[in-house]
Amino acid sequence: METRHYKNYKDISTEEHIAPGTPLCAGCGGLLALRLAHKVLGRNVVIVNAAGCFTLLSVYPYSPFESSWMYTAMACAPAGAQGIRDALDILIKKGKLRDDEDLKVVVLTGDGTANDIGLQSTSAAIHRGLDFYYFCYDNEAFSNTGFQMSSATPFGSKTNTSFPGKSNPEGTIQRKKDLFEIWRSQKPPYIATISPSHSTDLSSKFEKASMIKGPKLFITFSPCPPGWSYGASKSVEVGKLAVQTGIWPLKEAVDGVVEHTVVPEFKPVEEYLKTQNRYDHLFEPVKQVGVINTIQKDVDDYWKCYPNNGK
Ligand SMILES: Cc1ncc(C[n+]2csc(CCOP(=O)(O)OP(=O)(O)O)c2C)c(N)n1
Ligand code: SF4
Repeated sequence: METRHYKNYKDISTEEHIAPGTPLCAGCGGLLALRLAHKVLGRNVVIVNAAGCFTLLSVYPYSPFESSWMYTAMACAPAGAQGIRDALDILIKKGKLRDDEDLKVVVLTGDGTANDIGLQSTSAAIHRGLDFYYFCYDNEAFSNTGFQMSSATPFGSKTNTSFPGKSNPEGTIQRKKDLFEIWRSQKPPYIATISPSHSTDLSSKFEKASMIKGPKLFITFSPCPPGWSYGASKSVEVGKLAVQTGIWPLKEAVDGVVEHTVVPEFKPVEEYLKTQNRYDHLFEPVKQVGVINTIQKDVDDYWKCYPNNGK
């Protein structure tokens, strides 16, 4: 198979595999990332979706996808993916499906499923070496049910279940789980972080992963206008600032070896925090300098582990 190179926007296919006018919110960053990913994956795809916002995309008998779709409970999307992969392999073995008709199996979940409710079945699928893609749109909360805190919710942000109060003026007191490292501990062949604001980086990573058999993780930064509370037209801007400040490192690990694919500009995290009202309690009525400094220090400490910025 010929490898495609993504140096600028013009290299991204103009073909669409997801029709416009879906029921998701305007400006949904996760949907933009999925749309870009689908362009590289092509049309021979079956999506296995665990309950979340994206479940609303495909509600029988309507679907915006050219690809196939199966819905599962939050806990068991990778188990569903195993069943589909097995069925496809049997059909190929029996000569009932040509190799070129084979489907790529893509699990599609939010961060609540990926980090919390679905982690057990995911870990088991990685352990079995299942040949699948895992696409986690990380909007940093359980959004579909009203933006509750998940274990991917960042320290210092507010959700409806980690609202700032007397005992927790910073809002969320916990640190975000590191899903990239959780996966890496099981040594899958490919894991990456992506962002819809960095489309060529995203496309190159899917292209690279398409050559690799086994479990492949993509965690996409997913700006969420209603949950993060900013205007729907700003999602790409918010995504860019997350990368530029170093809060969202763009990286990949092939066979466990980590490389960063974009070097941040190391803008102050404040510039990113100020774009979203989920952080407004850090600035008004009194600026919580200590909390902002802690967020900055966490970012600085992360990058200190990569003295050459991962290059
Ligand atoms: C075991 C279980 N608990 C709770 C729910 C209710 N529920 C449906 S969608 C959802 C939120 C999922 O969060 P996430 O995976 O982050 O996806 P998002 O909603 O952000 O798209 C929840 C809690 C469920 N379907 N199953
Ligand atoms: S709530 Fe957020 S993640 Fe869910 S569809 Fe809307 S923008 Fe996307």
